[in-house]
Amino acid sequence: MSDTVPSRMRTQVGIVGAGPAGLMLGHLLHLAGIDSVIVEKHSREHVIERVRAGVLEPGTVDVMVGAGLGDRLLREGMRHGGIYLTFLGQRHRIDFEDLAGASITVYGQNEVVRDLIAARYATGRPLYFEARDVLVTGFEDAEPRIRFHADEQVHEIACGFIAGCDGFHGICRPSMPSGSWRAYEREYPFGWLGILAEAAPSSDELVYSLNERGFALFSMRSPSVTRLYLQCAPDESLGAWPNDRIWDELLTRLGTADGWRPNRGRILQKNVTGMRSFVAEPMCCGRLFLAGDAAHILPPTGAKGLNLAIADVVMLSRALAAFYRDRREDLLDGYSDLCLRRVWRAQRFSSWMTSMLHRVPGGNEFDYRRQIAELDYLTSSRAAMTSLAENYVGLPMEQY
Ligand code: FAS
Ligand code: PHB
Repeated sequence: MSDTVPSRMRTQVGIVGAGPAGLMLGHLLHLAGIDSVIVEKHSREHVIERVRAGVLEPGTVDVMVGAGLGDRLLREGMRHGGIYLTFLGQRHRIDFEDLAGASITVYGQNEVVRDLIAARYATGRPLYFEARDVLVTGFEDAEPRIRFHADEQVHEIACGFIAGCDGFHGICRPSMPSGSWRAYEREYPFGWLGILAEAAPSSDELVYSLNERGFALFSMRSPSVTRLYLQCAPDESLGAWPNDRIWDELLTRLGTADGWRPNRGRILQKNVTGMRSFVAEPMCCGRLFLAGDAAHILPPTGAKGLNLAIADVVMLSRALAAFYRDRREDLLDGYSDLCLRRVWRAQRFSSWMTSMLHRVPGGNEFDYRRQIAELDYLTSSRAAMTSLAENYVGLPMEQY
């Protein structure tokens, strides 16, 4: 970065990353009258078009609606009162409304991000896209600074605090001194091949399937777009998966004896994602606070990632508001522990769902029969179904 004189600015909270965590934090701080600057390395188009999450817990919907961001979500989001679990060619419904008194909403993460960016522009507060060479310094000695290159200019922001919302591969977590935090992690010996297809959803709710050939998931994005996933090798090459082979495999793994199967359609997008569980503890260092995927990653089987990111920034915005309103530091001090309790619960649920519904490569028939017995027990015990339902719809937001 050239040594040209940087343009200097000052803000209360410098936010690195314009994913759901960073953008929602910026908005909640705005509603609390707290200033922030958001710095994002990719372009606006890239951030919006990135296909990721699709399931919102009721708690996340309440936060969006409560923050005045619910219009399109309530209009276009699809409310689901349950999910299906399929094994041995039979579909079994888990009724969330009956078992946990709540429903989930299917609304694409990119739509959430689109709504949040529009809201950010409406506040007139700064949001820098295509920021390069982002550096965070000074957060251990109360002089946090973010330095970056954008619009042919070096910028330096003096901040009261820095929020690291830059995802798993971001720079904020690695900027924390190695001895100040530790990682808990687990890699899974499989990944997901995900597709977006121009096909009307043939089921009104999601279908999770354990098939002897592996896991598959039927989800959706709209009345004309379906989202599907199948278990593959973590480093699977897309070249080995022509569209016909993808559809044949999905129909084999998802089709049920009662004749149900997903509708085929033109594949709009396909990608392979690896699967890991990761937690960084603590989620802060001095005046740098991590939120979302920057601090924790879960396998997407439990549909928790986006919802946890939102829960983190609800906690962080309340703690920052208490600091700037009443100079209270106790909520900031308690932020990491409070979030980690929720994070570990979601880790437990997501890894349980993942091990129950995926075939372990090289695993033997005994494992498969045990998984089938687990699903058989789960779908015939109200207590077991209730536990799944309450974890899937999500635990209530912690109250400070
Ligand atoms: P994000 O990764 O979304 O955002 C971080 C931002 O920081 C990015 O925009 C990035 O460009 C930016 N950034 C990175 N480095 C930077 C730097 N050096 N400087 C500036 N900016 C930088 N979760 C669910 O809840 N439900 C699901 O159904 C679900 N499905 C998923 C399916 C897939 C295939 C995947 C991969 C994930 C899925 N997830 C799901 C999890 C996912 O949604 C994440 O949890 C969510 O994106 C987390 O949001 P953020 O923490 O904001 O991180
Ligand atoms: C999705 O719709 O993308 C989706 C749904 C449920 C999951 C993961 C992904 O568990």
